[in-house]
Amino acid sequence: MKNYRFNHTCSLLLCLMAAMLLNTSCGSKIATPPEPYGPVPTEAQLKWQQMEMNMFCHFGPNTFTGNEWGEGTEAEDIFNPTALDCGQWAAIAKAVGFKGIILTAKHHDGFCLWPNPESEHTVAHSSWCNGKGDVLKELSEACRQEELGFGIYISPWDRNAPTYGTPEYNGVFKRTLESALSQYGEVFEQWFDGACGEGPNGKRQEYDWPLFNATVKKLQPQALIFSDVGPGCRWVGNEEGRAGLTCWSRLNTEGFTPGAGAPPQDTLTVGNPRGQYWIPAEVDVSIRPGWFYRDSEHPKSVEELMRIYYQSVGRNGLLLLNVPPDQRGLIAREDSVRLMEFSSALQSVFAHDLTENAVEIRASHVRGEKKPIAQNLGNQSQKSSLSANEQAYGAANLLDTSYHSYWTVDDNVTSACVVMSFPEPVTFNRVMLQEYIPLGQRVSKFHIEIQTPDDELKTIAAETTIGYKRILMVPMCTAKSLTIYIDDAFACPVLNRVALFRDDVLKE
Ligand code: FUL
Repeated sequence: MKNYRFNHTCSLLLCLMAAMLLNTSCGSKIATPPEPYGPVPTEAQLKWQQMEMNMFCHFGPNTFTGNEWGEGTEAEDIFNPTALDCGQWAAIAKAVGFKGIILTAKHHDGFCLWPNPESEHTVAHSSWCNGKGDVLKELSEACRQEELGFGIYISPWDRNAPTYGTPEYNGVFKRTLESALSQYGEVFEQWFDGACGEGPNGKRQEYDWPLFNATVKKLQPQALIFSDVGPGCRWVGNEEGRAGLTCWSRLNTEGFTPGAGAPPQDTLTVGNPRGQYWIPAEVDVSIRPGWFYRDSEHPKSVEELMRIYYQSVGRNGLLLLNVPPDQRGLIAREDSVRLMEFSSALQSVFAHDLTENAVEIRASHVRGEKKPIAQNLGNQSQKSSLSANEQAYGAANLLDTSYHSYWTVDDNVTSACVVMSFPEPVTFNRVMLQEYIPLGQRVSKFHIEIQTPDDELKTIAAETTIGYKRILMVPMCTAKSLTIYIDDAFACPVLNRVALFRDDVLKE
């Protein structure tokens, strides 16, 4: 079956190339692909979404004081990791399957983990490494070494900066950004915390967001800017590791700002179905109860981590899992062991796609074709007789792993279904669907039905959005066939993947 899929992809490509040259292939004219619907991801946003899981590291004076929010008055010498090794963080991240790391370069206490010339509250003023230490340098190098993305969290709220609460501070913060973003190579994400509390003089700051965003854009044009309202990606509206059951990657941001001026939290969780901008959800959550390391706290269980995975990556979000280094500057053994268990659990579920056992896939509609199409998945002779449309837009494209091949239908069709059948019934409890988001997010209602070995028809899920990836946790079931009904969509549905898995770790 694996070979077939590879061959299928190759023959699809050859057929498409021939069709482009001759405008006919395998005997029929090929329909043009669907136009994008609504806002679509930029190349950087697509690449970011495909990262799926990144690691967050909260590290700074709070690691040593046990505070969640530092006062800004902590002595610089408090920051004194005894065995800092960012290579260890990066190696763990890589082994688990994270694609990038984002570090709190400056939290609300204002302490900078790099020698920021705009501040006297930095590593350069601490006795750690005789004032010569630089965590951003070490981590950016470690990320490059492991081929991981490197991202920076910088809090505009600063409880130490003497100018905080005055117009001057916006310039200080701009130059702080310039310092962090210009010395350490490529940054894939700039994380802006919207929190805006009081500074040392008791005043709050009016943040100049256009200035901050423009500074990032200028120095790191490919970096996604995270905030409550994007523009690159948005806060999911909670810190529990949960995107909405309905989750649109679109958001209206007109009249809103990060922080207190943000849309209501449940709007951030769900998005806006017809939102003006493509601003996908990032789900930030900590492996421990707090954001910073504390000896008295412990990491979440594998089951909790799996649930978080399904509620984030499985609901069209990107998971940003915080793993706080300890006072040595290392990820604690307890956390790394838990992460490896999490990674093996993911492997055990997702290494084996049970649609491999399907022998036939039928679609009620295929773009450019007038009748329902059945594609026999094992039969080589049938493949050569497929029309160009069947090859380019047929439902068999849902089963290959090529990101850019998809099943789609004519423009006026917004409800359609695909059925796959299995010679031997398959047992599964997870259904994964992916929409081809380079053409926008379209599906607004769908359900899934199975045919049991006793020929009973059972609806196992009825949901709304799909987006980049949707993983449905369905009760363990055994099926002879499975039908995906797209019940409604804003424009003709375009799906690039369906897969079935069995999770024996989290049996819910
Ligand atoms: C919040 C902060 O106040 C927390 O300390 C933490 O950094 C979290 C990721 O964002 O807004």
